[in-house]
Amino acid sequence: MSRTSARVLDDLELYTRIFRQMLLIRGFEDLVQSLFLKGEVYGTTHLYSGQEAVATGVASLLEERDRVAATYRGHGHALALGVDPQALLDEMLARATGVNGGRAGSMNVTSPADRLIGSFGIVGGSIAAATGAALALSRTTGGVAVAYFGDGAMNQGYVFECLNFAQVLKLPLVLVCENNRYGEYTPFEAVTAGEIRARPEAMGVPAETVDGMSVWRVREAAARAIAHARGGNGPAFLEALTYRFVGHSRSDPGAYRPEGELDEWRARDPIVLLRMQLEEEGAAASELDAIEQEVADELERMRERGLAAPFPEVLPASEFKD
Ligand SMILES: Cc1ncc(C[n+]2csc(CCOP(=O)(O)OP(=O)(O)O)c2C)c(N)n1
Ligand SMILES: [Mg+2]
Repeated sequence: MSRTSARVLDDLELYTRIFRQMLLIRGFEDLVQSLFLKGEVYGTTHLYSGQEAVATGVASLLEERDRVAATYRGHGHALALGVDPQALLDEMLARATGVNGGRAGSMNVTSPADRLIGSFGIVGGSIAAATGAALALSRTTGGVAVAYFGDGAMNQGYVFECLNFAQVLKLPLVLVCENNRYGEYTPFEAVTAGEIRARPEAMGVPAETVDGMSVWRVREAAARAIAHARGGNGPAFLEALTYRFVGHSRSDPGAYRPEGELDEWRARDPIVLLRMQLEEEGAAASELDAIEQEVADELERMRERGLAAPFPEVLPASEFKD
C-alpha cells in the first residue's frame, strides 16, 4: 500500500475497537458455518461475511435511545449493537441460553436491551418496523430508528409507502441499504431499474452512496444521515456498496457469480482494509495481532460453551393455550 500522510481515522482507539468487532463478526460467521455443516445449527443461516464495515460503522454512531431493525442476514447487526456473542451463538444452536431462549434461531433474533427491535425474514420488513419505531421515538425519547436491508428490498412496494410516510411526517428514520449486488442468486442489475439513490431523492429524502468496504467512509456518511434524522429533518438514506463473501444461504455455492468477481471484492476485504489503515496511522502490528488471537480464543471458548449448553424445555401440546 502506498503511504499517505493524510489521517482518515479520527479516533485510533475507537477504530481499534471497531477492528475487534469486525473480526468477531467474521469469526462468528465462520464458526456458525462450521457448526452448520456439522448439523448443530437449527434452521438456515444467512451470513454477513464481507459486509462487516456497514453494521460496525453505523452502530458506532448510535446512542442508547436509538433503535435498530435488522434482516435475516443479521448476526453482524446484532453483534455490532453489543448483543452478547455467547447468547447469540447459543441461539443459533437452539439452546435455552440463547438470546431468545433458543426459539428464534438465526433469522429472527431480537434484543430490545441492545436496541435491536427485530431481525426480519421478510425482505424489506425491517423498513416497516423501523418506520413504526421512528414514529414512536419521535413522540418519546427522540432517538433515531435505523433499518438495514438489501438491494433486493428496494423493489418492494411498501418501501415507498414507508419512505413517503416518514418524509411527510419528518420521522427520525435512517435507511441503510446494503447493496451487495445480489438478491439471492439474481444480479442487482437484472431486476432493478435506475439507481437506488434516485428513489428516495425523488421524495426529497437526502441519499448518499458510499464504499461499504471502508468502515471509515461508512461512518462519515452515516454520521451525516443520522445527524439529519436526529435534527428533526426527516429520514435519510444511505446506500453502502458491499459484497457477501459467501453464498446467499446454507445451500448456495455461489456458482452464478462471474469468474473473478469474488476475488476482486475479497481484495478489498473490509477487515484487511481497516487493518492496513490502522497500521498506516500508527497502530502497532503486534497489538493488532494480539487482538486477532484474542478473538480467535474467545470464539473457541464460545463454541465449547455453546455446545455444552442445555436445550429449552419442550412443553407438551396440552400446555399451549389459545
Ligand atoms: C417479501 C419476501 N419476498 C421474497 C423473499 C425470499 N427472499 C429471501 S432473501 C431474498 C433476497 C433478498 O435480497 P436482498 O434484499 O438484496 O438482501 P441480501 O440477501 O442480499 O442481503 C429473497 C427474495 C422473502 N423472504 N420475503
Ligand atoms: Mg442483496
